Amino acid sequence: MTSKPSSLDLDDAWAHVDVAGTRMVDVHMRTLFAEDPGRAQRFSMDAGPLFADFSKHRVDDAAFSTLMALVAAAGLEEYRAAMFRGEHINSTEGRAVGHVALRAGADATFVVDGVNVMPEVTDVLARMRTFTDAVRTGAWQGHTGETITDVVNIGIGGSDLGPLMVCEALAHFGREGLRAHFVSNVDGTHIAKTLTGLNPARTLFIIASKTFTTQETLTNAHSARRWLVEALGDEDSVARHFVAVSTNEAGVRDFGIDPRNMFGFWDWVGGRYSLWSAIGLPIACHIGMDHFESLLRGAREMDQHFASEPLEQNLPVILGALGVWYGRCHDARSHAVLPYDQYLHRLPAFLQQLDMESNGKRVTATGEPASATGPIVWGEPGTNGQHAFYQLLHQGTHLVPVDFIVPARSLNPVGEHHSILLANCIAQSEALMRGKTMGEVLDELRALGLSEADAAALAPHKVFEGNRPSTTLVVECLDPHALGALIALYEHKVFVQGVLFGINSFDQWGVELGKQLAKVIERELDGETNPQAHDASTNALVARLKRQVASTARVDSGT
Ligand code: G6Q
Repeated sequence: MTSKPSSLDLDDAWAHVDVAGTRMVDVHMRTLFAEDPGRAQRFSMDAGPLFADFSKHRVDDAAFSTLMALVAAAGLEEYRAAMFRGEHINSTEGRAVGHVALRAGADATFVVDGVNVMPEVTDVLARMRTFTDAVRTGAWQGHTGETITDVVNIGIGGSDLGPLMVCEALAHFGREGLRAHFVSNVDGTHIAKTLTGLNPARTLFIIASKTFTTQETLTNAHSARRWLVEALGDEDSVARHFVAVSTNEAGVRDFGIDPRNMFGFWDWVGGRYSLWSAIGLPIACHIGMDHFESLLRGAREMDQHFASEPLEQNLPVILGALGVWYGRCHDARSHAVLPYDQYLHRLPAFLQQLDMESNGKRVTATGEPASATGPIVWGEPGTNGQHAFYQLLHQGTHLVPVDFIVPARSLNPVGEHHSILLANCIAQSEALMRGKTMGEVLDELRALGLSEADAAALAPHKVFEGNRPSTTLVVECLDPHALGALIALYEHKVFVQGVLFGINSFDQWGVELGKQLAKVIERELDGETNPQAHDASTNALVARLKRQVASTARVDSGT
């Protein structure tokens, strides 16, 4: 792994950022805009199909320069090159990080452990095309000779959130008569509700699991198989109704899926970065392989931008550095993603995993305590959020940097809806930035005829201090190409922040402990006793739920 420049350089760079942060604490963006007519133009840019306005941030040119110097001192260019060279930058798992290879195009070369992986990547894409064309045209038939109308992806985490988010985001490009469903939760309600109303003879299951050992996915997959075999009355029906996406061929075979119906990927593709691989199979079934390849092309454009643009003109670098700035200098702990596009309603959930699983770490890549890590990511589509939590964004005591995402053109033009949507999006960024001063509020209240005393009493509640930062990302319309670039932008932003925090963004050991403990508790709920192993609260919860399950079982059996 490429080493960073000396820690002295980095310490100096942080010190300059801190000085700039202190200087900017009381500077209002109203003043920055008033004093600098070129600000909106200088702090905005096009990157592939995206336009980004990052002028509504609490930085001036000098502060921006300290952030770019920090990125350079942290060794971003070295780490970025190491990723694109296929080095093992995922140090704790000893793996390369190769999602950029998945969309690099057939002519590219991407070497992992001395082998150019591009022929394998291209081969899997070709197999995905053959298969999805067959499903979409009806050439692929179920066990009883019927065509497929419903594709059910069974997976969880990285094997669910990305494909689900993209299928929702690109539903406009979906093929009529072929529906995509996603089952992830081990809560039986999820699979039960999903399968209700589906015709087994016309349903195809994609079992998506990198490891093919994940408890939730295998539990759901076994239930799905039972449902199919009971309905069709033939074990052999599995062959025409189940395919797998995995790195674990033996596991897939043990489950009973023919490896010829398996689409492979590789350990150098992290789960939350895997929608570009065969994990994208439900996406390709839904929108077709041509659109899937447009998605890859959009991401490739952002990869090229990230790999080659100078730091101060590099969008993932800029957005990554700005996020770190607010955590470090303005005590911001969370980041809101607010898409003004209903199709993007699952984007915040997807980005929660991408960012928080990548950068929610307690130690640096070398095992030292990390001084800061990634923010809490959350959000909902606008305008719904405006009628819910925007109150806190505007007047709460937390500073929450915001991303607005909006398409210039609607894919569903209905009357004046889209101009209302656009106006609201732009107005929110303006309101967060400008706020409303005490003087402005008092003038308004006097104009309404309030007495001086009443106006003075009400005014503090109506003041907005403003100076709340936001980035606005605009696409022409939400098509596969634009979406690919948008997702890749966030992937690289997370990468940049991981480098600035000095952490390994590509492992996820934090999800292990709960899984281990659940195995023990599952045995206890099934009757084994092991009371010493837990604290009093956990013991009491296990005992209580056992009692309740037992009494429910007695009621159900009428005893
Ligand atoms: C993602 C994580 C995690 C993973 C799931 C599913 O980066 O590693 O969310 O995707 O735990 O794992 P499998 O694909 O192995 O079932």
